[in-house]
Amino acid sequence: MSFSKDFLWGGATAANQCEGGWNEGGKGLSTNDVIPHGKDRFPIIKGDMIVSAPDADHYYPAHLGIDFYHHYKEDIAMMAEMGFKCFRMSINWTRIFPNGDEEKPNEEGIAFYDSVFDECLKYGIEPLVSIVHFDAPMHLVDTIGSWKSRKMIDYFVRYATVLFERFGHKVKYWLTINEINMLIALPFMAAGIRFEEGEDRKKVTYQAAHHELVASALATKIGHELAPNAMIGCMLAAGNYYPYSCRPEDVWESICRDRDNYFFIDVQSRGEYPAFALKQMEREGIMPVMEPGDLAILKENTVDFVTFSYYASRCVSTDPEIAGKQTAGNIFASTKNPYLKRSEWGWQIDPLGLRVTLNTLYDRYQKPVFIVENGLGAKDTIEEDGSINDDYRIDYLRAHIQAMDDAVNLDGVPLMGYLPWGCIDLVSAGTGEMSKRYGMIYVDREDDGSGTFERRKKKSFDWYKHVIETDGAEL
Ligand code: BGP
Repeated sequence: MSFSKDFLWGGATAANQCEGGWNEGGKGLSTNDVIPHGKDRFPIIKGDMIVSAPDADHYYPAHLGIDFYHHYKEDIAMMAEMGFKCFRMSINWTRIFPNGDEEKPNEEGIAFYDSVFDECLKYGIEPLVSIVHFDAPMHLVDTIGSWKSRKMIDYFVRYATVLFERFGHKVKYWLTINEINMLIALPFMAAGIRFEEGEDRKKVTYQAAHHELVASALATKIGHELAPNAMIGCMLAAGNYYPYSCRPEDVWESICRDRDNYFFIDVQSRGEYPAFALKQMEREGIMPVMEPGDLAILKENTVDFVTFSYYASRCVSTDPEIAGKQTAGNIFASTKNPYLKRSEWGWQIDPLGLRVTLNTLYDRYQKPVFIVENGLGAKDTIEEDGSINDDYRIDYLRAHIQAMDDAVNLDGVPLMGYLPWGCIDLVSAGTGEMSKRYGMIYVDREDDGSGTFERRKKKSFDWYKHVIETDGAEL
């Protein structure tokens, strides 16, 4: 079996992890510019440790990233060589509005992305753009508390409007907010939220979620008006929760955990808060303050497609002894699933879980779905002859493509495309490491910031090229 000719094969990146050029081109200070590598990273990205500016005691991997800012032509040429039909990237908010509250955009920032998009289109590569991917202007964090404040909606809308006005004729596929459910686990990295002492975290988080949801709906509305051919999507950090056992309590817990995540895209895709969320927010006294008209905005401006990242399924048990045996995952840790192998970082490897996720999301929303992240973070070794034989990565990708083939050809899921994460090595969001590599293209850059930025093809480069050439028929 294989995929249709218009299937969007490609790869995914994000500005916060690859772009660099942090103080070039008139760019302002962004949340990811103050997130260091090392022991303080986690407290900072969770919003527990308050920082406002980089300091001399830390190393900040996002400052230079993989220097996509100066290498994009070479990088896009390599992606074109692999046969990419689509390239996912994000725009750095502070390259367009350095402080976030200016009236007019920074033309140097606009020119940069114009050039990146032209480079993609030159090779027939459709850009898929995340308006926000783990990024917010630090000036807005410091002055209004980022998404805690309703004012953030106006700034986001102004930013999104400029993007649709200036790039709407070049970019067809848009996502409003990357992994919107990460707000729960990583409030600062995902949404620029830092907690003050005594603040009711849950209340603040769900208020911020409401602001993001209204902002996302307004951006969808404006995108539809300004770029009528554009398709605008939402984005979920996905991976179903499996009950550890068939004990009814485990089954119920798995449903509740999934709902914590679906909550956001239920609103974006169906246009209303699901009943379980309203009941829960009421019960817990965390119902967000809403303005008249908000519910209509959500209802009238739903997304055109549902995108998601998938790295692993998750597992949950209500038995404390079993639940105590946790393993790492995409930020949300999971009970160890005894049937699955794990990556070097502890993430469980479950290709069938991708088929499960594809089916669940399509059953739930009845909208086209798009895999905009998937992949294996692993350490690579350069052999003496300069080759990088990343068979483990090929095995992972092959098994996941097979699972999505089943979802499409056996289950009838309308899947728009497949964009493996970090098609070119980039900084890990969770750990800040470079050594956690996902790419088919290797980048000479190490965890301590050393390296030349030289690009090099891995074995998976030619393998993926062949997959695309044969529309997935030969894996
Ligand atoms: C997702 C993010 C990405 C990416 C990926 C892999 O949550 O959207 O930005 O980084 O996970 O995670 P990590 O980089 O922690 O390995």
